[in-house]
Amino acid sequence: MKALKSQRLHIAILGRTNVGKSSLVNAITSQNVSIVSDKEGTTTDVVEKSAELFPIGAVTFLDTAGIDDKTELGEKRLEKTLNVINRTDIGIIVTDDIGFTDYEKNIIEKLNSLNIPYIVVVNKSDIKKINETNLNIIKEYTKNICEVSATKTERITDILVSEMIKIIPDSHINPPSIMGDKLSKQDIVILVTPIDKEAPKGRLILPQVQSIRDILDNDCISVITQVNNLEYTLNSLKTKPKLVVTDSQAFKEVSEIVPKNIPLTSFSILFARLKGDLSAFIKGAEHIKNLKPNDKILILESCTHHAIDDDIARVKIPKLLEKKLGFNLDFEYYTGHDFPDIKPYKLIIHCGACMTNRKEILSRIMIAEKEEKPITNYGIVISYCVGILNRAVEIFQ
Ligand SMILES: Nc1nc2c(ncn2[C@@H]2O[C@H](COP(=O)(O)OP(=O)(O)OP(=O)(O)O)[C@@H](O)[C@H]2O)c(=O)[nH]1
Ligand SMILES: [Mg+2]
Repeated sequence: MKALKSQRLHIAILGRTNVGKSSLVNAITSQNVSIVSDKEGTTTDVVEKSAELFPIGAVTFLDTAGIDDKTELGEKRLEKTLNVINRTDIGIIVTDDIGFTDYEKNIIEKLNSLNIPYIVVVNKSDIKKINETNLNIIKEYTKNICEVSATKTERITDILVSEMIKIIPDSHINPPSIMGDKLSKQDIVILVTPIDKEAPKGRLILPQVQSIRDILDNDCISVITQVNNLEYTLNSLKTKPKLVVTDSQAFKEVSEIVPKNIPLTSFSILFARLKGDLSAFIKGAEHIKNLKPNDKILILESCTHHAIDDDIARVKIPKLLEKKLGFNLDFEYYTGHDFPDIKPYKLIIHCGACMTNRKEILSRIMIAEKEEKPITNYGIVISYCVGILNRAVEIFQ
């Protein structure tokens, strides 16, 4: 699907002549990219390159002409480059071991005046690394710096994307609909919500409420029931439901009740998609089968939570995984918005992220990808362990 131009994230590549701006765009767009096109801006000296960057989506690189002379032509070009910034969502300032000159500082002033976030790429690290002094000057402006070689660095796209994700405005990371994109007007959706002793008093939990709202927003009908009444509910309906969504804890039981020709998924899978990247999480879960006894597993929780999540992370998931694999694993927990050192871990399992935004999760997925560490989430692991992952994600594939 082709994104509208206005929906694409516009990334301006800025910097002095010869620092490697065009090489960098070429390196990024030749990796992990499905669509690449060239368009020469005849009057602007700007080359536009469109690409599809995982997990950001559709982007357009605005490769500007570098300037490093103070001639009249240089002034004119500077003006054009500064004009490009007016249609920029994020900036990539490319430099080399020289670091920042007045040119970069000028550009940053313009970016700041428009509240446009930026990262700094110190290029050509294969020939000459930047010294401490020059690097420290850059650090006074931003902490989003990567040192690379456009021609030599492997996985350069992952490196840059993980840095970009940190600064991309939230509004540009469009979450998919909870399930609305899979529904048509007047479809019936059954929500199975166990009311057990762990359920909060007098209300439903947020993902359940949000799902009901999503169903109503899409002009569909939600039928809410508990497991014990599910069969009766299914038999009472004249119209076949479009989808059944259940709490993951009851997935196994529910999957035996819901006929195979009715799609079934779980709230956690809906929210793994909404708050992360379903395909990355599924890919992560595929690594479970490669785990060895006593492998370190990192469980990431993005907030302090109520007892029910605690029970999932500390009891339910370890028990399910160890039972599935037939040996013990070494679980460690981390709560917070920053990211621990993930090197020691063989698998990262993220919480449902009910209190976090999608950007944070995507950023964590990118960091994990960069370090080649599989990452998945609670709902996906539970579905995998009880053997229903395939059925639970079918509707989204
Ligand atoms: N060794 C090395 N050479 C590089 C690297 N990146 C770019 N180059 C070389 O540097 C030269 C300039 O690269 P470009 O990508 O054209 O630089 P640019 O910033 O787009 O230059 P202008 O468009 O003229 O402003 C070319 O010869 C590239 O091959 C790098 O990481 N390492
Ligand atoms: Mg160029």
